[in-house]
Amino acid sequence: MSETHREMWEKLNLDIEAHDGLLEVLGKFYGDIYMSQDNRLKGMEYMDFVLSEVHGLRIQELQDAKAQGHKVVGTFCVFVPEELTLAADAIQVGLCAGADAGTQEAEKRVPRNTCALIKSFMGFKLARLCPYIESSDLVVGETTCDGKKKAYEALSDLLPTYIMEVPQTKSLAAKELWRSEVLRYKEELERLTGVTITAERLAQSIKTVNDRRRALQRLNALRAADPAPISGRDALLINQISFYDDPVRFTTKINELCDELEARVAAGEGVAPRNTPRLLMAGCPMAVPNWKLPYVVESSGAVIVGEESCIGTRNTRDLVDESATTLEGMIDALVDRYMKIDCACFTPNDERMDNVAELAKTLKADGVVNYSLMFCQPYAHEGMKLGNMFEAQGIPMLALETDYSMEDVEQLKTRVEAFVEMLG
Ligand code: BJ8
Repeated sequence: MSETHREMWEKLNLDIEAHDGLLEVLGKFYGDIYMSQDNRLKGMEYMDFVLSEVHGLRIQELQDAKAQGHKVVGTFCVFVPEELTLAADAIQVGLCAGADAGTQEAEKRVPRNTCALIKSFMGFKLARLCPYIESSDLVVGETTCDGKKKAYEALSDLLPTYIMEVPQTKSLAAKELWRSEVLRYKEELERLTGVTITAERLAQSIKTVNDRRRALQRLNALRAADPAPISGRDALLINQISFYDDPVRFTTKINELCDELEARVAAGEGVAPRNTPRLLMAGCPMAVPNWKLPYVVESSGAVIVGEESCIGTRNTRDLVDESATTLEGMIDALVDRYMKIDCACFTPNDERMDNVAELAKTLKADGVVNYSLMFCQPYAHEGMKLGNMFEAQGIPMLALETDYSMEDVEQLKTRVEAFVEMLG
């Protein structure tokens, strides 16, 4: 890593020694999991580059943008409307973290029996390892699960934190509450940036974010082909990078990659032989660099054909209606689109069952792996419902619960291999 990056990290007050250690482990992990794959698409070279510079060049870009007066907004949930953030001339980045870091420190602020994702973002902040959180002018939390809600209280002692109230039901009153929250966030952004969000600005940013969703939808649709044209690991990486990269540049790159994928599908080529067992992953989001389970699955003779999670189709399935011409109409369109998110924090959440079933069918999945992080109540509950639904439909499902440690890799492998063998 260049000296310039080191200077930048020092200015961001990162713990340089611990950060060096993290990058070294990450590089090795990435090499083992990603660079060992056969038949990768040429378009993945861009993703390899972005990942290799995720704490380098991209952070430099954020610093340059800040120097030009732009603000950086860090988020933990797909409920935060990026369209508004962009319309206020700010940059939005995802802050969820997918690796054990600073756990001891984190456990002084949140209970030990908290999910790994929450402990990880607390740990990254406390151990001074995340240049994204250190670059953020505002961190936006949200009232989704109890663990996150309470963790944001602890986080607000360390950072300027703003909380959006996400309703827990889809009633009319809930929708009204969400509308008022969207408007409150708009005002907060205008205060932060000094930019007034106009209809023209919002129309443009709705298009930008929709274009990225359209590109990712295109990618997902191509994964219905047999043989699978892209590995689940690579598709997950693409979804993870979508939370960090510049949206316009990223969309262009994904569309180029999709051109390559289309040619591959037309030629009947893939990353695994035809009839390799095809699995849909469903459940908790897998934040970067959480690649453990996809690696275990794809080194057990199966291929992953879809990710039903917020770092996957839940974030890309629905577009914002682009037909509105007034600011009010656009806000309504945003409210409608975001209220379609089928996060397990909602009750009831029957539409998620239908959406997962539909996805499994479209992607021609032979089986489903339900992934929940330990101590995540919402997804563990819904995992049981999914299990019953798929049993009734005759689609095998394997329910796995894990965290970010490597201790259970062998145990997971044994269970996944038995499942894949049964499918085969
Ligand atoms: S919209 S899924 S990004 S809340 S794994 S922290 S639920 S205990 S991440 Fe999420 Fe928004 Fe919903 Fe999506 Fe809590 Fe579970 Fe941990 Fe979770």
